[in-house]
Amino acid sequence: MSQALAAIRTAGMRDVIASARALIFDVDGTLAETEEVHRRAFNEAFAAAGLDWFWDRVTYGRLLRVAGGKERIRAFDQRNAVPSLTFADIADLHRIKTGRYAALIASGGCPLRPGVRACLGSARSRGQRLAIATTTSHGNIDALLAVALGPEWASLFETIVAGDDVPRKKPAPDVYLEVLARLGLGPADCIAIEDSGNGLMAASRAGIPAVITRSAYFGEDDVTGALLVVGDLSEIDY
Ligand code: XBP
Ligand code: MG
Repeated sequence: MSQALAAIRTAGMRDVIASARALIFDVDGTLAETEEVHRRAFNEAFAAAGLDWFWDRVTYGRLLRVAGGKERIRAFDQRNAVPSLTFADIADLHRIKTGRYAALIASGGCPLRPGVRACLGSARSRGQRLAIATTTSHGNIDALLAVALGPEWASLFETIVAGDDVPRKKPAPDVYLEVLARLGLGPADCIAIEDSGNGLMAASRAGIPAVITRSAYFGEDDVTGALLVVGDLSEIDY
């Protein structure tokens, strides 16, 4: 697509996004580039548990195709012929990781991606309803947004559905279907804002059109079918 045509398409999509009754945001990679903080938290948890595991960027990039931190740990453990961790071990390890993630975010923060704050503000000023649909946990969402948006951050979002609130994580549509049910809206009334192929698949399976903002770990994902693909939300004039 030529640059001129892409610019026209992006400008045209602005009105489509602005006319949606609700915007549903993914968290990791979409609101903020959090995955490097997650990766560091995983590695600190492995060290604290006495495991000689270390996930470098390439390994973590591959593991990110598995949605959910506990599922990711299990997938890595199962690369061995005889997995070494029980479900309880994995739950304990993930609790350590989540504690480290909160501490890392509290000490260093993780800024919102370009255009996110403006998009949230413009949507609110237009009376659009806002929601979150994510694979991560409520604790991680609060850790991130309490720093990035302040202690009253939750008042911005009408509903927040996290990974453990539903039976199946992305790319299953469960989190998006639960958001629609809680909002009492149909999929065509909403627009999802995502960063990954799994996230696009989850929204699409719920029938919700999705805008993709390319993120560091998912820049090469196949996002065919997205309503719009941009580098970040600052490319869409609100
Ligand atoms: C991203 C994920 C999460 C995070 C890690 O969620 O897949 O698993 O990588 O968080 P989304 P947890 O893009 O849907 O926001 O360790 O809490 O799973
Ligand atoms: Mg994401």
